[in-house]
Amino acid sequence: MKQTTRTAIVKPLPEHLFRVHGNSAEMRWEAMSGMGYHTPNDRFFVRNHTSTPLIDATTWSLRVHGDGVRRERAFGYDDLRAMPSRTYDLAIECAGNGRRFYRTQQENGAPGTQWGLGGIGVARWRGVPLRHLLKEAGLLPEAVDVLPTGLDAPFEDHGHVRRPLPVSKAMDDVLVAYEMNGVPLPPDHGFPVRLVVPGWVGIASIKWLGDLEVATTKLFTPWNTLFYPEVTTQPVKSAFELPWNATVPLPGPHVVRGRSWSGRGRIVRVEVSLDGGTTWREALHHGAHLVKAWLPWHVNWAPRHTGPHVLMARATDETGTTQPSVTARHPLGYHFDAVVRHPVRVVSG
Ligand SMILES: Nc1nc2c(c(=O)[nH]1)N[C@H]1C(S)=C(S)[C@@H](COP(=O)(O)O)O[C@H]1N2
Ligand SMILES: [Mo]
Repeated sequence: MKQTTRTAIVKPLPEHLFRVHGNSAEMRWEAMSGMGYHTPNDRFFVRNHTSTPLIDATTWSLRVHGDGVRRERAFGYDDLRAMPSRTYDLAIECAGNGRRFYRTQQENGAPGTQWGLGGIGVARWRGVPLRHLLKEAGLLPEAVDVLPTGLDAPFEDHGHVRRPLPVSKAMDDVLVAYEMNGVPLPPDHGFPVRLVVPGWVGIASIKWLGDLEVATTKLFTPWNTLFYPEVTTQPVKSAFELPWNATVPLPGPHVVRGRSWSGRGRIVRVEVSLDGGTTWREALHHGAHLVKAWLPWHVNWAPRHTGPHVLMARATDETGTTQPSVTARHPLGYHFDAVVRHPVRVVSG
């Protein structure tokens, strides 16, 4: 019998917008060129442990239960949509974003998906604060952890994708989102609802949410012991809105654009080098300066000679942390925050 090909991702993945890695797809950064503040849904990266499930919202419900709440509750899709909503511009970024550069730039590579810098996107998310649902279920003062579980197929022999969150974060700024950039969540991004956990590793933002257990003890799953131990807040990073090995014609001047972000807070400064790190200048930026999203910036560039050039961007966030030139080896390849050397080729115009 011939096997039918099943794709793990529902939306189209055109070659000019995505680089596919198994069940996941990374955005090509040139796909942000000419875009506004948000990453359009058609080019937002997808990170799936297995496959995108197709869920019927009319029969779906979200169970909130456990010894950390006074009463078990179940909320349907319409129940959630009828509650007071909040709208936030927030980034979701995979902990492994940039993993490839441990190998290509530092010779201390790590196994796993070899993401470039396209495992990030910023969307306008609308939904209900998780705090509201926990209060509705009668959150007890003894509650410690909240465990969201996804409805996608179990991953290997580890069960459904699930990762505990401390109650303090759950009660602070976590959103139970049902809308992404003004439309219902697309299937690949968690329809009917997902968590959006500002500033934290992408795995915290559980998609296809089906269950929330509230416990009075610390909880452990493979996703906070084996796969993403000790990673919470995302570090500061930058990317150019250019193809890898972009061709840049003489004489210019060109506007070179990029974005910087940090899970720890606002970006306060971005410096750019157009000569492989010999000289640096401050990038110009204006407009949105959001805490848990990103900062778009640009520099003007009139290259003077043809041939290979290396572009670099180095951001500083409000905690005073600047991107280093080298990142310490990480056994799982998470949190690559060093300045990335972006190759371009200047050609005669
Ligand atoms: N249920 C479920 N939630 C999940 C995942 C998953 O495979 N299953 N992947 C996580 C990871 S590792 C990341 S980086 C983000 C990616 O979100 P996106 O696919 O909408 O970009 O979703 C997270 N939530
Ligand atoms: Mo991830």
